[in-house]
Amino acid sequence: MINSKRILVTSALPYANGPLHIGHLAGAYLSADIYVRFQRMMDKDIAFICGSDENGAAITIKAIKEKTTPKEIVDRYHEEFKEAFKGIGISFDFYHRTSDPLHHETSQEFFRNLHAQGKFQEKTSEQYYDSEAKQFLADRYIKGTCPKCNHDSAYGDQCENCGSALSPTDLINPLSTLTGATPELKETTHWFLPLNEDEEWLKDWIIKGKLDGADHHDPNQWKNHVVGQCKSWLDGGLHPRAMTRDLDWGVDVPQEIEGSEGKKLYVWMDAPIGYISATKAWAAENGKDWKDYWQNEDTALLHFIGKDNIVFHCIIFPSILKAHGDYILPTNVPANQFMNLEGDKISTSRNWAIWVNDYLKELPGKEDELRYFMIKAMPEQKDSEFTWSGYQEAINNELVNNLANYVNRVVVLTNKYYEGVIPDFDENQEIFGPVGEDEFAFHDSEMLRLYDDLAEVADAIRAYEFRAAMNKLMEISTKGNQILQFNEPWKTIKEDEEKVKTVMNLSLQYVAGLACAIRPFMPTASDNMCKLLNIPTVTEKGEFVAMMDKLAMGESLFESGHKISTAAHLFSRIEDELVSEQKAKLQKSAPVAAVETSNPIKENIIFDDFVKIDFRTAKIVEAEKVPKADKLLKLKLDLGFEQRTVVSGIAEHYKPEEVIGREVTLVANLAPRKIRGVESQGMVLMAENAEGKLSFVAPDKGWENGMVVR
Ligand code: B3M
Ligand code: ZN
Repeated sequence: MINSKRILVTSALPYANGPLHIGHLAGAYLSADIYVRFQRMMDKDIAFICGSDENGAAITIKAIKEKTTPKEIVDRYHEEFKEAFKGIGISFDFYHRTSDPLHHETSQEFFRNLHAQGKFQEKTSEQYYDSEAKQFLADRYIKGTCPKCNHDSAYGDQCENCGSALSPTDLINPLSTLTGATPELKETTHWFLPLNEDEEWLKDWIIKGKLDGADHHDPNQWKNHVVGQCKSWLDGGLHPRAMTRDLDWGVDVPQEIEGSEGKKLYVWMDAPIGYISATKAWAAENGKDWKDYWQNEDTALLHFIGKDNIVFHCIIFPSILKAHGDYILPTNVPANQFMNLEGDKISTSRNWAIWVNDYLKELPGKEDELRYFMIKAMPEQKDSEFTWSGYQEAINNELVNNLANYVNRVVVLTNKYYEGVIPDFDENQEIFGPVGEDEFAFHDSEMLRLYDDLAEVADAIRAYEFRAAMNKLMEISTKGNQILQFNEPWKTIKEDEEKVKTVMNLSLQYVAGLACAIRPFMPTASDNMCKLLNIPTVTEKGEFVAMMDKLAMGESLFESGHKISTAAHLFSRIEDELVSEQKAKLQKSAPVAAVETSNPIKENIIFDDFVKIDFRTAKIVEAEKVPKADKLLKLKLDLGFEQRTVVSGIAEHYKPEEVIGREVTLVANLAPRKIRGVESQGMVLMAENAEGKLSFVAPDKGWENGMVVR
């Protein structure tokens, strides 16, 4: 648990090159928003910072595609982001942008500082160059097969499939994304951060949770998948990483530095510094000192991100901060995994997504419904899935039938029996608790139960377990419903007025507790519940603490004699038509997806092209795993007249012992290439089904080896 005086929360800066979709929300924004709203309600000194990521190749490539300027692109998406975040209720204290001059200054100061301290290595190396586009190819300008997972469209700096950070020269079969050309190598000079020198302290800090022998973060609270990803990185060994690029858009390398001409900061150097720039802008507007949030050990820094950003936030940015000195390191990086959509990966390019701004337009007033289902399906520990029918079921069964129904009953009955005035009650009156007739209870014992349950909600939020926290809240609503159900005020109102008063007073306390505690998850529902109860809406200034203090002292959350409002429905049912409309929209707007998944037949080739490929029958005689490569097997193939080594990406489908003795088809004249240091002399043919399962394409059993296939 975080005990520091201050907390600074950041959410990943979204690239301003495409609209915001639910996958973004599920990764870095909703979780942070719940956490921050809750901590404000705990009266914590906390700032929530974000902004648009407007530099780097992600932006310029989009501009090239749309035949417009990078500036037009970033301006457009910056505005769209602000609208989307506001609409869905992400309550940033400051939303900045990395094209702002303040950010350029801040990140240049970092570069200058590291340069002056001699932290960079200046290196001239060969880098990929597209001679058609007359441009060096880094990051998103270059694509190829990931050497770690074999994903066929990994970028030059990162594979989005397995999260590995890459260098363009790691890619197998690299291609320019500008022209499709195979790039050539050409010399250029850049400044590198020798991350290899940071391995030791990074290991201590991330894996043992210790920095210079002192506890710096609570290692038990770092998610397993986050530590796991860092560990595999560190185990693989770190390499110096270039912090500059040959680009014409982004933050200039400070011009007084020799050789700075035409060089920009690497976007993954400047973007995280964007958190600092944003904090500066926020502090200036709010009479705060930004240094308190970045340079004071009594501040906990939390980065909320999606799993594809782990390495940048846990390894590269901390190394930059440490190299500068003066700065604190993150206390935690509670990354989420990915959310899929209706059985497929969310993809901007294939238009397989639910766009936040579309949702807000098409389902106005249903922000909390989206938040609810997204939290329920939040990919906290593993990938999860959004389906429209899952959404419908959760809203109808849980929000409508449980929560809204409960609140409605309490408000209706209070109006019916007491004209809306909260009744006083006899403390010694026995009632049934949520377990029913087996358990007698009193008003105060049930208030203590409410306290305990709310404390569990709070603990779960502090542990970044937002799904569990919200489930617990819904359990409180279920218990409230059960208390009504077992005591049946509608039956006993005639014969036992005292008991009904106790039950109704308690029920109103439950609703008041829920109205407050639900705020971080569903802010609008919280407002609406407060209105029903005719109490001030939650302003997120210490209300959770105040509530828990009252409950701990055995005090009521509000007094008898207070008059509530009349009933109104909190949530309404999601009808089948809406679900089928949205599903149909998804299918229709993603024509590419359908084509891609059904693998259309490729363009015709002539017979002469076909006979160029030399297919041969062969037999696997040896097989072993390639060290540090989860997907690769090293195979020895017998062709009768010779034996060959082939590296094949089948290790997730077959164990080495399963493939020894298998007869296969080999592309025998594929130019040899080095994969993970092993020269692969050919390719074994495999068939792949829709789920990505693999099967050998083989001759009949017992067929001779080395025979021609045509
Ligand atoms: N813009 C990547 C992304 O949007 C990147 C995050 C920057 S956080 C400093 O996933
Ligand atoms: Zn990969």
